[in-house]
Amino acid sequence: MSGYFDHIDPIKFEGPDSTTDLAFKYYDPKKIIMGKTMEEHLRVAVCYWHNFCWDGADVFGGPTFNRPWLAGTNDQAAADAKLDAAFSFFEKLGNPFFCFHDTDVMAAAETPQEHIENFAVIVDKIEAKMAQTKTKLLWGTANMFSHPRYMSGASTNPNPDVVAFGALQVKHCLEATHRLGGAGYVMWGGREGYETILNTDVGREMDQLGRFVNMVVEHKHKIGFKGDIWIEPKPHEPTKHQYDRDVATVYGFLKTYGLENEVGVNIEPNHATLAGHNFEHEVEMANAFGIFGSIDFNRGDPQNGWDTDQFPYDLRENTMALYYILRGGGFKNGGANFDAKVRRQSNDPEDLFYAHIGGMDLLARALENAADLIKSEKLSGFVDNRYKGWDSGMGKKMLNGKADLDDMAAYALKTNISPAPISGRQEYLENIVTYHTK
Ligand code: XUL
Ligand code: CO
Repeated sequence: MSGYFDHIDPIKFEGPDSTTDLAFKYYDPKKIIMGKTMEEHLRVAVCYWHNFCWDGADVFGGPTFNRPWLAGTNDQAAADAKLDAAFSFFEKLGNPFFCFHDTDVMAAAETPQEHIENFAVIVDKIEAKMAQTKTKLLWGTANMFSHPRYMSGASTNPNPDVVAFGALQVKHCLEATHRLGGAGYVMWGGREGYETILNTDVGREMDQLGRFVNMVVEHKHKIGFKGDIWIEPKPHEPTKHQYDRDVATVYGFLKTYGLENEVGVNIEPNHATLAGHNFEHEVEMANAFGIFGSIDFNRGDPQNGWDTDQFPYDLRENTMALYYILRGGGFKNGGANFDAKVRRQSNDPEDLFYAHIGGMDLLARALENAADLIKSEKLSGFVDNRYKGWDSGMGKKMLNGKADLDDMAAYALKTNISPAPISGRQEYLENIVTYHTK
């Protein structure tokens, strides 16, 4: 079944004038930008779930993709065939990283013992594939939202036995991520929220989540995992109210449970827009709190109010996001995972390549634009100048805690201040972004 992608040649960088459809026009892994290669900046990852586990079924209709390994039951042979297909895709695309959920990669399991055994079998095989293909692991995660046992929550479940099953999954997935050299470990709380307040004790559930994340951090240190732990914010879907609503909410949660120096965020643009934010807002909030980690690149649909998980294509949006990512110091352990899926009608193997080539070329252009914007200092110079009053005088004293409310009020009275409103120059600044979006 590894033959699924056999008719496709490895994808090469051919430059902007190339007329080859299945070739990179802008993603040139070795090109140096601001002292690092494009590959090192972007740390591109392909996700297992949307590409190799989804069969094209939606709530109204069945599979459209005809992926041979998804045709029967999810037994060990199917998991092996999926692994072959996935790694042959990675080799041809040339993405340096991949990401997975435990249940994406393993044969189906019901009991705790079966879960441990089936997962262990595939982790050995993943390790061998990684060595053979040189593909690295960006992050692993446990799927604690698909199985019916998690219907009423994973760590926030009213039943501690469900939480224990989740603990087993996380323990084994974190240990496997460590063994496979993963750069990070993600927790997305798809069921960590509620449908109706009438059956929910919110305070108790938050305490369960807080203790659970602390247990994950404790275990990370116990096993010596040096990667990062990231929470992935999302406001709703599948639950009506999700506790990890957005970056600011996650930071409040981390502070409350003493986790702000241990856990960061994995930001997804489609989750940002569902929360009523734009992409760069979430990036900059994470920078401001010092919790920026990784990105699940995708896009939503402005006319649809749900998580459509489409491949990104908006150059301006991604130029803005890359600008703030680079301004914050760029990716360290994190990277550019495409948490995106081809449309249900894009049912050929080629479509998976078109999707990723387009996404990677887009990020390459956005990266170059962002680097140019940084070099020009037009935006940063404007912002620095706008706040320069805080570098000295009463502004500085206030921030240092050397002036209190009385002091500030006395200063206002004594100097008889009458500050003139100064233009924020929004349109001028937007033009700068327009001129750098190419
Ligand atoms: C769901 C989502 C997940 C996480 C990993 O919206 O983004 O795929 O990225 O569980
Ligand atoms: Co995601």
